This record gives sequence, C-alpha cells and structure tokens, in this order.
Amino acid sequence: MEKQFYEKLKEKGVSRREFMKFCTALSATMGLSSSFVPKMADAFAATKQRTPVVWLHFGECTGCTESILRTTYPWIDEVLFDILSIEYLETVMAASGHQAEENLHNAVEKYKGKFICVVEGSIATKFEGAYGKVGGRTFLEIAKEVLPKAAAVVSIGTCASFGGIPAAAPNPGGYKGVGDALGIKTVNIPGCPPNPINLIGTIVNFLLLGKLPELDDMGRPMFAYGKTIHDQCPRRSHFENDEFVEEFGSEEAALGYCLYKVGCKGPDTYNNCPIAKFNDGTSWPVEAGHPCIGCSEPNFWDEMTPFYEES
Ligand code: FSX
Ligand code: SF4
Ligand code: F3S
Repeated sequence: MEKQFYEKLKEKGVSRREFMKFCTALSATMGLSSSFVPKMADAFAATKQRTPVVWLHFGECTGCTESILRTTYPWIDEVLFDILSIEYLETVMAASGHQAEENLHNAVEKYKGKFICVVEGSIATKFEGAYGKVGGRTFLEIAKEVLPKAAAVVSIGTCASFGGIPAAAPNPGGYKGVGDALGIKTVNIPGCPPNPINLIGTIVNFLLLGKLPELDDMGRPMFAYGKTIHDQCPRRSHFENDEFVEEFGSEEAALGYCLYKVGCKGPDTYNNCPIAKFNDGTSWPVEAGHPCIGCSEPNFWDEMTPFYEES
C-alpha cells in the first residue's frame, strides 16, 4: 500500500523527499514535534481505512475548494483522495442533476454516523431559507437532513464558519454560518479563502491522534488560530519603531515598513498566515505588501472595512 502511494506520487513528479518536506511543514504548523513526521507520513501512505467525506456547497464563491485543490501542492488532491473517500463533492464529481442528488442521499444513508461533513458557504435562514437553493431544495433543508447524520461537521471558509460575505449587511436572506443556522457545534476553519494546510492539519490530527484538534471558543483549531497575525508578523519591529507605510508605492513601502496606516487589520485577526503562508509556502498578503483585511474574522466585510484605512 505504502509502495503504491509513493509510486503514485512519483507519477505526479513528487519525490519521497518532497513529500517528507511537506509532512515536516505540516507538523510544524500543527505545533507537533519532529518525532511525529514519520507517523504523519504513515497516516497518509498506509491509511488503513479511508474516512468517508460528504462535501457540501452553500452560499459562497467556491474559492475554498479552489484554494485546496489547485494552488497549494498540486498533488494534494491525490493525497487527500487516498486518505479520504470523497463520496460527494459537486465541484469535481461527474454526476449531475437527479443522479447527483441520488448520490448524496445514498452516501448519507450508507455512511450514517461515520462520515465527516465538510461544508463550504453559509446558509440563508429568512423566508424558510428561500434565498439559497440547490436542485429546488433550500440550503437549510439540505443541511438539516445531512448534518445531524455526520460524525463531525467541518465548516471550511469564513462563510461556513461565521456567515462571511453572503451575510454582509444588509443581509436580506438572513445568511448565517452553519453552526449558527442549525444550532450545532462545528469545527471552524475560517479564511476567505482559508489556508488548505489548516484543513489538512485538522484531518491528519483526526487520523493520527484519533480526535479533533483542540478548539477555541469559536470552534477554531488552536494550532492555526491561537495567535494574531500581528504577533507573528515579520514587520512587527517597524510597528514598534513607528515606521509606517502611508502610501502604496512609496519609499516606505519599498522598505517593507508596517502596513497599519494603510489599513492592516493584523492586530485584530487570528490566523497563522505569516507561518503557514500560501502557494506552497511562497508568500502571504503582508509579505506581498498588502494589508491583512481580516478575512478570517467574523463579519470582516462589515467590521474590518474600509479595508485601506487605519482602524
Ligand atoms: Fe466564502 Fe468559500 Fe470566501 Fe469564497 O467556500 S470564505 S466567499 S473564498 O469560497 O466560502
Ligand atoms: Fe501588524 Fe500589520 Fe504591521 Fe504586520 S503589517 S506589524 S500585522 S499592523
Ligand atoms: Fe486573510 Fe489576513 Fe491572512 S487577509 S489571508 S487573514 S493575512
């Protein structure tokens, strides 16, 4: 099984060494010691049983799926599909129409109480959920049918976690995060989009240690959302020394000064972007010269705006 796994990766142009590098980065993100790296590689390479996953889309832009399946680690889909058995995921599945709906129904019944439900997007709650439908059924109706049958619900993205952009004022459809809309507890992995490593870390924690990671009072894994951007920011010394960018394109911007005065919301945003980074560890907003807009915080669209003004 293990051999097959590494052979498959090789076909994708990924060496064993590169894969171990990924496992090392993942354990560092999760705050685990390096002794976990081989165990983690085993969790991927020699998974005994694939965990069934039903992945639902509600009110959102699908940026979360894009972030996971495309930009970071082009081979991650292969790895994910090896440890998980994705029973339903509208974005990539071949079935459509009635056949797709039947697939969902069958998967939920077959794996009742055993599947992980990953949810992207928020749920319209006003007017009996009329502001959001798939296949003639409201998001609310689908969620009420599927979610109580899951072993765990993981809300991926700020929309599913806290309402996000569909819930921005004046929010005529009464959009809410999944946990709020249904009155249930969910694991929340916010970010618009979130960093895929934080979802993978949560799943690996489940496979490796047999439980979900430690969560804060907003349902966020502590390993990823335990500190503010500001507390991990490489520009922090400029903040302390009153060295600020006041205009984009200026000399201060070229010098990499602090972006607080051009709107950075890093002091109020809990996320691990400075450490985990995006696109295979290439960069993250502040490193690229853009202020953090607080995309992983509840109501960021209403409470963190205007984005380019000091708060
Ligand atoms: Fe929301 Fe995700 Fe932003 Fe988009 O699914 S968190 S709008 S990146 O796609 O939900
Ligand atoms: Fe804090 Fe933002 Fe300045 Fe970084 S750029 S030190 S996160 S205010
Ligand atoms: Fe979002 Fe701020 Fe990170 S905008 S991606 S939480 S740096």
